[in-house]
Amino acid sequence: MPTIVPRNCHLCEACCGLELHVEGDKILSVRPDKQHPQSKGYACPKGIAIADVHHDPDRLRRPMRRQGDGSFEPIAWEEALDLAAEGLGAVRKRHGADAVALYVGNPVVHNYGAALVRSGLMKALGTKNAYSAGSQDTSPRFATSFHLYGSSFANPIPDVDRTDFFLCIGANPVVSNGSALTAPNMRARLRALRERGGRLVVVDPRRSETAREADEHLAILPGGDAALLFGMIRVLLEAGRVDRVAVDAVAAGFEAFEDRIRALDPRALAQAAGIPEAEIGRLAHEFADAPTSVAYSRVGVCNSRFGTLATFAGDLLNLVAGRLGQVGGALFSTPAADLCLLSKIPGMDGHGRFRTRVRGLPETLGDLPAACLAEEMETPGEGQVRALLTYAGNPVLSTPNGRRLAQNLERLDFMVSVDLYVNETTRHADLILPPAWALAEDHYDLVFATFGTRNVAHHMPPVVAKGQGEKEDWEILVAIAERLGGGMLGTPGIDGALRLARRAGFSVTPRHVLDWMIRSGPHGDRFGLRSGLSLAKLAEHPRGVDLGPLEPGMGRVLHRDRKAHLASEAILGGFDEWAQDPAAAAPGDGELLLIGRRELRTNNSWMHNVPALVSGKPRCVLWIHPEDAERAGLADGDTAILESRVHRGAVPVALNPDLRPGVVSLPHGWGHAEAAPWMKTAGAHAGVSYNDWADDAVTEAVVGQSVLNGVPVRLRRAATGASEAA
Ligand SMILES: Nc1nc2c(c(=O)[nH]1)N[C@H]1C(S)=C(S)[C@@H](COP(=O)(O)OP(=O)(O)OC[C@H]3O[C@@H](n4cnc5c(=O)[nH]c(N)nc54)[C@H](O)[C@@H]3O)O[C@H]1N2
Ligand SMILES: Nc1nc2c(c(=O)[nH]1)N[C@H]1C(S)=C(S)[C@@H](COP(=O)(O)OP(=O)(O)OC[C@H]3O[C@@H](n4cnc5c(=O)[nH]c(N)nc54)[C@H](O)[C@@H]3O)O[C@H]1N2
Ligand code: SF4
Ligand SMILES: [Mo]
Repeated sequence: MPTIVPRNCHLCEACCGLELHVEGDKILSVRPDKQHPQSKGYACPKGIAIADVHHDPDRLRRPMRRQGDGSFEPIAWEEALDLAAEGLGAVRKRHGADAVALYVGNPVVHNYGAALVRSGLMKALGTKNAYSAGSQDTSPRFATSFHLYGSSFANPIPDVDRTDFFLCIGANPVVSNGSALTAPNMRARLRALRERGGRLVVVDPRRSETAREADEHLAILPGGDAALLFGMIRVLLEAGRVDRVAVDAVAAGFEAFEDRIRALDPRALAQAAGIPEAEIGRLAHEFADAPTSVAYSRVGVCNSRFGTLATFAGDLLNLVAGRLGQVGGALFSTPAADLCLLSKIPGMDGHGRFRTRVRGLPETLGDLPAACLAEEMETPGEGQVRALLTYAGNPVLSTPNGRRLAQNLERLDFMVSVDLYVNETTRHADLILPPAWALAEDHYDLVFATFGTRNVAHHMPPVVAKGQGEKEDWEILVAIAERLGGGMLGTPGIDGALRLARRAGFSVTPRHVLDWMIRSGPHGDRFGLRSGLSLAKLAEHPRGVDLGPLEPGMGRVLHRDRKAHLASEAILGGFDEWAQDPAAAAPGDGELLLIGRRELRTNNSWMHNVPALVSGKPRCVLWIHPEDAERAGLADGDTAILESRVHRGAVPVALNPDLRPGVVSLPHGWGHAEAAPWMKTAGAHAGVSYNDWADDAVTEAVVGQSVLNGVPVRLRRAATGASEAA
């Protein structure tokens, strides 16, 4: 008889409950968990396919070493770890610590063990060349929160289940299932909002799946969000509708913006947003008139030309309308394990403390912009990157001008990847070290419990046992760190004590750190001093503990005066630069603007090896408005030549009237031809990589974010089909 094991899905931020039917080391089937308190029986096709990744015959089970001919051969773990540390150590010894770079990908935020030992690895490497998916995702959000609220993790969460007016900007939660917003089954939540008489307005250059659920869709010009949002704030200022009591109560430094915003020209803002002035005015009044309302923006905005400023403007709109810290507005969580407190450890959190060597772009939360990685490898001089460690990342497909990066990976002195597959990035590595993977590791949603619309805590044991000799993600990272002279957490005293404890026969793992965080956290048992949570307590609740709705107030604001600080130099600088030319992101003559999209059966670049997730019609297709297609002489199903500053290549096109004219859309995460020998299913559904066209030379001003939306492109019909591509 199979055992039924409840488990939170770790594939995206929704954290849905799954029921896995397990017999021995086999997962026989996966179903949505009807008893899960948050997802209540909802799960998407990726979650249902989670066992197909676990049992994927192409998933690596043993360390692999690259051979002279580019093929890979398995080697033993100890040898592999020694070689990894030797390879990195040798480059460090010869060229200095900055010659070794680290790139950490998205799945780290779904693996608490790896997330907790990352600082140890960083300390051991001692390099400033740390890169991550953040500069293609969250850096604008982190930097905004850092300056405004005093912690990168103090994330204002839209109170979707209680709001009367949800302004959703550059996010498609019906498909993505939410980001920096953990609330499974967003479609049902948005329908419930409308059923209770609330209003949903979606701002997106495409009439997205979320826009289809909405009362209103505003087809903004890509990159126009700062213009729209500051335009709305300007209208409220002019109309005397700014909630001064709320602003004074929770914020400092509003004066710095007041005159600046009043001085903006409303016609120029309307032009930059591609939305008529009257509509901006009406939207502003509707937002302020609603009993409760909240503005929420995500990846579509973060990865655009003025992403940080627009993210900040969304928070400012919530603030001036009196919605920050209010039920039905934007609230802060009180998670059991509190990342905001962790970010207060000296040196952990920040923005702009150091910069890249070549272009001088700033770090955010310790990571430099990945758009700089290729040039840091190419440009000679002290600190030139010559070795790379990747953890759970696929930057060849996920960062701008991925082809240039791939060429540079091939020239490195040494590269090691901790990953599940030989893919477009890891195929360049000398060594690949595969973890046992999530379902053979215990699980706690360390990051996403911080972003939840309710305070919840789940700790879930491994679903299946590790295979013989397999290692967990954190074990691999700690093994490398220790061989390089570092330790688990990167704090010498604690790491030394942990090593001694281990020698005395005690096993010390990130679980102990997590337990400590929970017990000393806001809901913790204070080590027995009061009743509260600990890992032992959570073990009594296989489907987790609900700690109640988010509380009103500015609970997570960590500045000493407990106020949001508006007037940081970084944001004001960004504002002044933007205000000189709010329409800088607009297309030139004959140009179209390329934007991305996600789709329910994809997860960035790495789940295309699951047959159930790639079956059916090819989905890596360029969508184009019929008017633009006619102008370019293109018909549905044609192949077009798409050209940007950095790349020209062939793409199949499909006509789609849901786009704003002048905007074309392609999903990211495809382009698997090079990985075909090792990922057979993905290789057979290769598609093309969006980021071949994205330009690494253009970055956003405040954090150096990659500009992945609103990429200027030109398009024409392929004269001789695909063979014409460069
Ligand atoms: N054009 C464009 N580009 C984008 C985006 C976009 O919207 N448009 N979105 C950006 C965003 S938001 C993100 S988050 C990034 C993602 O970009 P990345 O983080 O660079 O890459 P992923 O595609 O998430 O691939 C994850 C990698 O981790 C491996 N992996 C999966 N699970 C595990 C695990 O548990 N342990 C280990 N060790 N490895 C694992 C996979 O095999 C794969 O190689 O892409 C960004 N790139
Ligand atoms: N199915 C699926 N789910 C996922 C993922 C996945 O790959 N597939 N990835 C996960 C990850 S890592 C993340 S970070 C989240 C991201 O989740 P979301 O933040 O919801 O991101 P997207 O789904 O890319 O939606 C972004 C929207 O912004 C629009 N857009 C593009 N440019 C602009 C612009 O300039 N202004 C405005 N206003 N809108 C613009 C796009 O048309 C798109 O509809 O999704 C997560 N969930
Ligand atoms: S929505 Fe996200 S968390 Fe839920 S089942 Fe799908 S991939 Fe998993
Ligand atoms: Mo992401």
